Amino acid sequence: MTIDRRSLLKYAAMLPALDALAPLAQAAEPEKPDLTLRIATGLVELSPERIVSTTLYNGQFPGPLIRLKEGKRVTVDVYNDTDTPELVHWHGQTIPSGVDGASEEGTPFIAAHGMRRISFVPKPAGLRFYHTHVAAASDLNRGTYSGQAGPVYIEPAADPGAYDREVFLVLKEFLPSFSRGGDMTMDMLVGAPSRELQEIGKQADEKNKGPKGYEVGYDLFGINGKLLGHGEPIRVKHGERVLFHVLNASAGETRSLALPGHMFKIVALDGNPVPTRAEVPVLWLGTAERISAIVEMNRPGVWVMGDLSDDDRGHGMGVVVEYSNAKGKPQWLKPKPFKWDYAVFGKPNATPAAPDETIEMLIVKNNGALHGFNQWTLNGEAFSMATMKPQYTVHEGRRYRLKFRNASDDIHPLHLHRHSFELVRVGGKPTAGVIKDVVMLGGFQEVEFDFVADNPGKTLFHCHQQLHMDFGFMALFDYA
Ligand SMILES: [Cu+2]
Repeated sequence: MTIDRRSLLKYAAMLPALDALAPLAQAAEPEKPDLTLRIATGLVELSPERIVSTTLYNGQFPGPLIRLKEGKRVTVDVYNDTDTPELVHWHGQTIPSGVDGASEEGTPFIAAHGMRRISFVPKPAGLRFYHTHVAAASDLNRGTYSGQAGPVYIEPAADPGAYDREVFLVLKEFLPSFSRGGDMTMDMLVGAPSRELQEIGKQADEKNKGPKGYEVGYDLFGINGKLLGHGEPIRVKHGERVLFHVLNASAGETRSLALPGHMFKIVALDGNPVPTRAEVPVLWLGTAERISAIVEMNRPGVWVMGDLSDDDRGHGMGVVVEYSNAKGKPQWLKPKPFKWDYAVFGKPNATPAAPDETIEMLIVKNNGALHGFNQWTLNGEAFSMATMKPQYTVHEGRRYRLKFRNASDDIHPLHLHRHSFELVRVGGKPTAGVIKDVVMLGGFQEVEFDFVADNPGKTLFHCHQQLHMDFGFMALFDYA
């Protein structure tokens, strides 16, 4: 016999010790979920002439904006209407391994044409997101190459406000294809390449000569699923302060964003408030990074807010910002060269707490070593999807410093699941106070961050470029 809430109440009414049963009644699963996500193939109308078919959440791109309350438990029913198993990862949240959405951590797959109910307590507050976490390997219809991404905003207990309204922007490419070698901008991060790392990279290249490994390029680009010039412009008023929540939902691209004649005052990185609200002319976001920034609308006109790359902007990566009463063709002005430096948002003259332990990882690319795909190794080891063996054991309560050394020319957006980390050295400089869950590591550079082991369970670390994580660039942590 199963007891549902109604029969439980009926039986409870017959018993004198009603209080004893009250906790049981509270623990009963709610009949209806707070949210329903449905994974299915659908169409994205980037423009009337450009309609692409891909896998979506609830038939739309981006997936619906999910607003949650920090600390208030939420129940989500996820239906998978596709022919392959799926996973929904709740990126940037401090939640248990069983619901985080990575099979490497032990989250169960949602079977093809199946359903799974999950429940978790959202935290921390700020801009998070949800996306698929399946491996795509050579299938460009799967994983984050598809349209499975949407923003999550976790409302904080106390919101300081100081803006007039919020605008969510989800940056994403469509129609991926393989090529040999890419044209990605690589020189926007502060810091200089290390000779020693260049030498290690050169030695690796000598072992794997031949054509360059496959890279992924895209035909179409858009913000909130619309090519630049299509969809509604962002309509603003002179003097208005707009809080932009920007999410790079790419499968592997680094994105930039500028609004000519305007500055971005950064209030949060990856959803976490920054100690110094510095103003910058350009945003740079590695794959899966988020930036929350306030723009004071003080230069009336009709503007293109877009990517610095003429090619990507020309293929749709931008959105029109239109002041009330302004007329004419949207204007684009190329901003002056600007280097991205996470440290400007940190605590000045502060030193982070000393770590209990330091773990070093050397990142090496084996050019074209896997049937033409690059293989990625961490300390000489490519992650095995077959064994999914944890490489590192951490102890609850300890502070760990991870030091990454990149012996490749690629930028790697490094991501740690289920924990936030504090940047402690970036671009060759010490820093403190910048809390993130993804950080870009420049070509032949180093980065260091600390995390406190405060959320027991298997924890995945990986490069957020789908093409890198699927071909070795992962490591698994477990708690002792
Ligand atoms: Cu990478």
